[in-house]
Amino acid sequence: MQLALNLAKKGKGWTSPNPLVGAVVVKDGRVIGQGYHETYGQPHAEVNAVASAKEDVAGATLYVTLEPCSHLGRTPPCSDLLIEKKIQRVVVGTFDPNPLVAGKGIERIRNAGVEVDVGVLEKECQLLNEVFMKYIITKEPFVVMKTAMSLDGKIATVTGESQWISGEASRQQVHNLRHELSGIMVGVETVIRDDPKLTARGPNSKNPIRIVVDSQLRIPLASTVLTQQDTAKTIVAATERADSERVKTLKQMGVEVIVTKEKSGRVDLRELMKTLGAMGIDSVLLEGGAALNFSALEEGIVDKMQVYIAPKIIGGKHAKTAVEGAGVADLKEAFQLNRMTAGMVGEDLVVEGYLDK
Ligand code: AOF
Ligand code: ZN
Repeated sequence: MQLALNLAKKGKGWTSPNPLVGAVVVKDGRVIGQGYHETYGQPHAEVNAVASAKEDVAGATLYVTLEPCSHLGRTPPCSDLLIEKKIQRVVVGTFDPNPLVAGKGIERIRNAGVEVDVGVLEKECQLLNEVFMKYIITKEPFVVMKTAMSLDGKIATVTGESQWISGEASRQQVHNLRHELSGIMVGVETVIRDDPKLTARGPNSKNPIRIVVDSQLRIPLASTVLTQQDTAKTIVAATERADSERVKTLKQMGVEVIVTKEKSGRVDLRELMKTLGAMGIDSVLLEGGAALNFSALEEGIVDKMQVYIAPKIIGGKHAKTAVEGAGVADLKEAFQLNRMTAGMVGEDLVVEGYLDK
């Protein structure tokens, strides 16, 4: 199962909005086949694993990180393939919450007399597909709020200098995350101040769809995210009160403009998440700024936080911090993180946690 998990990870960034799945065929104590779901719309992991075997898979055990499917989708049901190939035993990492599958895959193979065990490295298998597990049920993207700060909690100096607080290794890790997730979202202030590219600059990487939250359409028309759209698509989200001429201009530049109702004078982030989900965007990396971060937490759209903490002290009463906005008045209203973990990336500390709802 660990090998199947490692195989599944190779699909990171390419399978969205479908899951990452790996499978291994074992016979007489030897691995005789292995495969993973490589790209969206391409064969499922089980199909690739069975097809890679150079000998008959009859009587073998198949280890798969996610319950085999039971539906006729872009490909025929994998459960039928396993039955037809006379696989003797199937070891499943975790249940598939997809309503089209949801236990029916396991039931189908069990009813055909195949031995089935479920729940091997279950937590790891669920974590691997945390995006899929949310999106398939809610049809709203899994949102990761990422921020990089000094040990004293600053994301820039008093003069606004922020490049770079975190180290090279952390920045590389963020580029991998940009590749793995479908969208990247920032507030318009970040675009005005930094003119970022918001692309994934790692080896073999795919660019996320760029989403700029810009209630009044203040985005400068010369911004890189508007002028360089050949490598990555850009969406601008505004409110109904935004100037319709400006909407027209942006559309003429090839930008997709999403208009939401107004929520406290700003873009309604919950409505925006629903619209992005309906467009097939299963995950969003929220990269600030501080005002948007607070709104996102307040609106309850954040699923996970990832904070890089650099071994630097910046200081300054007016130096920016990661989450600003109005803030909460009482500690009992503070946003609570769960399942916290901490690790090191180069010289930086990386802390992750979940905002369970
Ligand atoms: C995958 N790859 O290896 C497995 C999947 O869109 P379809 O027809 O390819 O079906 C996608 C569903 O199949 C997906 O939501 C999940 O429930 C199930 N299993 N999907 O893309 C795989 N095993
Ligand atoms: Zn399948």
